[in-house]
Amino acid sequence: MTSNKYILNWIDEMAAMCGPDKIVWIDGSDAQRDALREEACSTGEMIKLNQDLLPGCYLHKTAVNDVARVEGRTFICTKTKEDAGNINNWMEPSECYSKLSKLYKNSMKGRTMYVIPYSMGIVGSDFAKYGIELTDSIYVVLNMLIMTRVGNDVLDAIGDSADYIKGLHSKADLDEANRYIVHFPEDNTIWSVNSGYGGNVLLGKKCFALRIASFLGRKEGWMAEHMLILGVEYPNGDIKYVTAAFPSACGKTNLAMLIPPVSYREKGYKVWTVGDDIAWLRIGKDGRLWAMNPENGFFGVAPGTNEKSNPNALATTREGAIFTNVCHNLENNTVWWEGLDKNPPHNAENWRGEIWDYTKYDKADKVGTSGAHPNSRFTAKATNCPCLSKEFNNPAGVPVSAIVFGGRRAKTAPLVYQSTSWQNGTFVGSIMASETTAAASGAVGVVRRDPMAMRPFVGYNMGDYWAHWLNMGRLIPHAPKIFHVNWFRTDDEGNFIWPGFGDNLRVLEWILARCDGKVGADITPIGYVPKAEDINIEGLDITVDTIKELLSVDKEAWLADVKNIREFYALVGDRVPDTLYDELDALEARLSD
Ligand code: OXD
Ligand code: MN
Repeated sequence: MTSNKYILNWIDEMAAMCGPDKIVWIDGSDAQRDALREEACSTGEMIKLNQDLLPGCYLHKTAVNDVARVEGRTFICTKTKEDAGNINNWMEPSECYSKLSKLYKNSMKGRTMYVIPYSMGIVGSDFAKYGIELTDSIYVVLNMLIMTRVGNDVLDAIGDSADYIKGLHSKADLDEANRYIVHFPEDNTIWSVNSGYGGNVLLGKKCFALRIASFLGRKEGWMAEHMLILGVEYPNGDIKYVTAAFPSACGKTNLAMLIPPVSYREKGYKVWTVGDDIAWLRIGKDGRLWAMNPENGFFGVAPGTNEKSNPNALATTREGAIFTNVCHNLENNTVWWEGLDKNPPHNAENWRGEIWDYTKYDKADKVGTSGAHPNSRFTAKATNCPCLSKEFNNPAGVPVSAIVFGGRRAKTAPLVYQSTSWQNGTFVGSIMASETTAAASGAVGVVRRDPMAMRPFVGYNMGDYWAHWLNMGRLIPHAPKIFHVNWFRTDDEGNFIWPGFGDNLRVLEWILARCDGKVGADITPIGYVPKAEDINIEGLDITVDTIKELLSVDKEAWLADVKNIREFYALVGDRVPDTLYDELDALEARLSD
């Protein structure tokens, strides 16, 4: 344990409020983990799956009303509302502490309070940051053991310091009306109450590694971003690293674990995964930007994951994983989800725990009729991933050649384009957006602006966040080049034109060739676009004309977008940097030419 008085006093205070029957310190040992698994199975909190087919794997179901992040109930509690900005919900800190204290009062009566010391990043390294999560949920403990580095060495690394993130989680009554996920970035504190869903309760992930860390990054001169990190290995053994920010449900995990097309594999190309969700970026001694993944596992969306779409992710889940809200196959005590294969189990329980009739499945009502919830998840150890980068445990991370932004745009954004500078690239990130598709919602073309894929995750004012991006560009001597991709352009019938998945490597190849100055491009009003013949289509059922179509820039559509961007900037408010308005004006002028 520890003699750190900051930690001990804080735990005393939280325990006095929550009133647990006992307090248990998590030491990171297998023996303690195994005992907790047993206990969770004995109470029904977890189900032990078929250990021959899925060794060390368990199934958990959250409450039916508690299956996703709750943006509407997520707050940034800075002293002033302006510092949280218009995009975040805000509550005055003392009001919030007092309101939530009432919800926590004796919420752990009859329960155990677990103390989880965890590290984001390699324990003891310069890049690591530490947290302690207090929780009344064994499910949270077992997930944190996979997603972060947990143990007594974290307490040793914190030593006598007060420098750690204080996280308090209680399931309380799982009362939706009183569910709160709140952040006090000025106090290094996170409070989460009345939820049991991962994104709301695994406090190391979105709450710490993005919201609190983005705040710290601004203060300390680094960046916390909603980005995957991957390495492309060339036949000569060189590896170049890319980070990419896409909104949820745009394929970050798939891109991070991409399998190269056959013709590339034959030549010796490989792709290595460093991270699938979060990147912490710092300026290295060599003047380049370095990215490290602060997590230790993957909390991936299960539906759609299969042998074809992402065999690496699937392999990652075959041992020591926790499945949440997937379908329970009672035939062999394993799990199933829509898109795993074409053989839904005939004897199964759905994500709600009801007997499930696969013949009633209706795409138009996925939540109501599917076996697995559309947001059902696997929690899996990074070290299970067959394509895990050998740099995964390098405390310094990897040097970044390119930063890629992306969204789901049926028409507007071309397959790929390159910004003209870091400043222009920051602008490209700030106007990122994703459209809902007919398949997803029935309403095509509804644009949600999601700057840098950080709309739900910036721990302070979005305008200040953009200013921080611009500032970092001035500080990085050898900054990565910034690109934008769109895998989701559709033809007039609404079919995707670009094959996506492994073939996205063809686009990454162009991006990296641009970074090395090895390939030309055409300048357009939005930035540099490839010459169609420079996208390798060997082995693809696609012509150069199709690539031309994928790369075309429709000025009218972009001008309509500019209008929408102006409205969004106005919503972000008066801290939007003037430089970004200059970029927007210049874009509009180029489009109107
Ligand atoms: C997300 C996630 O919601 O990674 O972005 O879970
Ligand atoms: Mn994410």
